[in-house]
Amino acid sequence: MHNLKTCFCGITFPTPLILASGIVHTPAAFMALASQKGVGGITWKSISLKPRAGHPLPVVTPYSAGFINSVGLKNPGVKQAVKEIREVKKHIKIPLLASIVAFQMSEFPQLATEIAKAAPDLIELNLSCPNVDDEIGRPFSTDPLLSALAVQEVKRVVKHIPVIAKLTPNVVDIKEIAKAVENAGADAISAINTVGPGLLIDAKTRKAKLGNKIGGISGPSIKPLALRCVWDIAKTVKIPILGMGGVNNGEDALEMMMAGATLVGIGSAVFGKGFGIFDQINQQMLDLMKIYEIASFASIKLSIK
Ligand code: RRO
Repeated sequence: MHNLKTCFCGITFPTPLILASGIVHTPAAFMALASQKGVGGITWKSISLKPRAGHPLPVVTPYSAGFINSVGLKNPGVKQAVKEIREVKKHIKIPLLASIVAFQMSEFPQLATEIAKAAPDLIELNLSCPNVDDEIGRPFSTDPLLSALAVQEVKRVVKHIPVIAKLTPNVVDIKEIAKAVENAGADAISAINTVGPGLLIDAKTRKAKLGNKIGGISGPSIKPLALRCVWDIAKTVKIPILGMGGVNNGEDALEMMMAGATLVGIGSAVFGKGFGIFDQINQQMLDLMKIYEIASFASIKLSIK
């Protein structure tokens, strides 16, 4: 039996499968998920300095090749989130990643200082939300200088918690963004956030299917883009990668590792298949490793011929 334990930024994860940000929202649901077999770690819903009501319903809708969402960063604000994370951490045994998002560069130091008080195991800097362009402008990770500055602002105040920069795929050259955040001191990169935004229309009513009309695309349709982005990043930087985008089964997860990921994020698949998906994917990976004669996760990393 292969060992699923995976080391990332000096932290041991019981399995390489991490709940992606934005799938689970309530403390009760985080605790329920964290106790499920096979979950390697959990990522909190992105947290902003101030509470946000989010976008009008519906905020998520499925389509034939995945999902489209425009939650609009609904969250209770950093003060309340710190209380919730502290409480959840008392009850779980796996690493917790806190995701933070700023509307202006100047918010990062305060946001990072506050969130560090909850002592998350890692901090994921969400530089890539596709759904608030009307409020923030383009995501920071569409620009190498802004991406680097965001990382520096956080690293300036957070010294003992690894910082992961989460990148958007909606750029011409993700390699230059990856290099910029690595040079700025990021401890790891997560990629990719959702793609787009896209638009789904109900032809009968001629209404957009989302309350916000447009939203980020996720699920199986984005897997090829996610694999290519992770591969590009892995060839460019030395820091480890949390790879995600359309991972639905064990084969997808192994492909993500072959592209260069150390940890693999599971997002939309949880909507489709429930909390049991983590155990299923781990089992599928282990079965496939026997069939494909794969000795370890490390042995297939960045192994595309
Ligand atoms: O809340 C959202 O609408 C959202 C966020 Br913060 C994000 O990073 N990615 C996404 O698809 N939706």
